[in-house]
Amino acid sequence: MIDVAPTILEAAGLPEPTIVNGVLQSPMEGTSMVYAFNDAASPERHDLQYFEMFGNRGIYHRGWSAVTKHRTPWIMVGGVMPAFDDDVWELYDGSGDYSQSRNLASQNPEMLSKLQRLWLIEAVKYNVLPMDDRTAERISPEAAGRPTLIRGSSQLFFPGMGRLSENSVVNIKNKSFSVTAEVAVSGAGADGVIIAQGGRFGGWALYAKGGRATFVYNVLGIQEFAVEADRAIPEGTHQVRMEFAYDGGGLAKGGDVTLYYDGEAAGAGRVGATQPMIFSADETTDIGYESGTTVTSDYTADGSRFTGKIHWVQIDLGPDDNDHFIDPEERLRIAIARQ
Ligand SMILES: [Ca+2]
Repeated sequence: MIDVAPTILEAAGLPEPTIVNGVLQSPMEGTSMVYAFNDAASPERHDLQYFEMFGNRGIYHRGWSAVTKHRTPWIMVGGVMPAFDDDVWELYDGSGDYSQSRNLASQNPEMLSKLQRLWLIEAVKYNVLPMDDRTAERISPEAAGRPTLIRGSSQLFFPGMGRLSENSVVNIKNKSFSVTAEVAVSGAGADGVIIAQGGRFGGWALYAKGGRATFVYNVLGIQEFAVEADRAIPEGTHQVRMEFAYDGGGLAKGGDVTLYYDGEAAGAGRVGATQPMIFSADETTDIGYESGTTVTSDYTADGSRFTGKIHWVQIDLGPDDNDHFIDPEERLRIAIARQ
């Protein structure tokens, strides 16, 4: 796999890029296969390759391969993980056993030991170590202890923003949060998405439905919790806000939702459960519309565009400050903090 890009570059006569959009690139680690195009019998140049995923490891070296299964990849929760040292390795001789049907580990322990050692050397070289065999936790930067692209407890968005990946948006999971939007609505009322994150199989959206602000939380596409305002967003420029008061007591709990117009309560309801780690690998956060699949069947992606005007949208994390309204100074302070 890692040989494909160097092969294409050499075949096209292009140099390996060293800088892309001002960002210094790591060197490509593959080997171009062009040398073999007209010489099928030429000796292989890429004769050593390690593999590691979720603690499962393997190494190829000059026809031989050694592999060990640390875990079953699709079992995401539960199960007892063995120590890495207790993993059982298998050894295969690819020169006569391409399908890895004859495990030679007990017959040729010297070769196995040599390949295990090579795996460790490669693992050091390519930053595989230290290995991390947690599963779901690794998806969440907070749980994994990994830095995120976005810092702080507040984020301001503007219309036109969209396709924002989950790690580019403050993490609303397992905590209280609020979403506030300043919108301008004509006499005809408004429809459509103010902000949405995720999609059909998990996410949330704040949108207008028949003029009324509505918040929906979709848990894994299995449960949908909707809270609708008791009246339409009034004509003119107003702040529409939803507050989520997390129940606490662990991950994935529910919470109370309250909707506000200009700081005045406009509806309340419950979200029974939430998603603790991730909404989706490919769905995004969108302002003023929703792309990909939609969080709710109340609208389609095509018909999701907000019919009023959005001035800004802000997500704030943490407990409710009992204010329910964002004044212009506060908004400016948050905008400047992001510069
Ligand atoms: Ca979506």
